[in-house]
Amino acid sequence: MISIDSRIEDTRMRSYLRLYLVLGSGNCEGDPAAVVEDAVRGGVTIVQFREKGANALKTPAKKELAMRIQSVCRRHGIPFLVNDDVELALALNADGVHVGQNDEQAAQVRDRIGNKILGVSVHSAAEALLAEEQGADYLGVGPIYSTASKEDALEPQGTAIIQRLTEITSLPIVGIGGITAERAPHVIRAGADGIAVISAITHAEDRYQAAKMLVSRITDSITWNFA
Ligand code: TZP
Ligand code: ICP
Ligand code: MG
Repeated sequence: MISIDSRIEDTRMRSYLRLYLVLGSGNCEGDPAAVVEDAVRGGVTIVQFREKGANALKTPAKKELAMRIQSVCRRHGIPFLVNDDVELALALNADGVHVGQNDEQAAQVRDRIGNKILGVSVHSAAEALLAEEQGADYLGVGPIYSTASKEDALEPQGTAIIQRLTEITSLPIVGIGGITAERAPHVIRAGADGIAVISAITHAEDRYQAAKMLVSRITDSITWNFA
């Protein structure tokens, strides 16, 4: 597990955001914990358990799956976050929580989770500044491209929103929504610290290779930024 006795520092947070896997049972053909295992071996640096949709598991099955995914993350020494469900995150002693604009207020989540990692989805400068004020450790920004993985997704914003947000906040940023290996460099070059994906890994024929390819595209783009 990740040991955090004070709020996570900026550079460590940025390095965890490099390749962010978001998933739940609805995104996977087989066992999501096996998907996580392949993906983490391929280079995924942080995992969010996001159990949503019509057929979403309910606790106890939800909790059991979360625990199995968490144990894969622990074994590999990467953070395990829970989407929306602060209760579950606290019960499992997860490394953090990710919330959106329609979930519990970020400030209240911060109060409940102490120094655990807090990620907030934002779509505008105003939302980003508010999230920062309320104690977010990083921002999830998207959808950047159109996505089939989120039912209530807003209009894709393109990479311009990432560049705009880097100008007004110093928080670490991860782009999300329709990101593929081909598109990853554009997201990184716009200023994101990393990319978050569901289908680019969960729907890949070879999840290990898909993660490896994403890492290599991300690493190449970061090098170019400083070349
Ligand atoms: N939030 C914004 S887009 C998205 C979420 C959870 C889904 C991303 O999934 P994919 O398959 O990588 O487009
Ligand atoms: N960003 C991230 C990292 N996760 C999400 N679930 C989201 C935006 C909507
Ligand atoms: Mg949410």
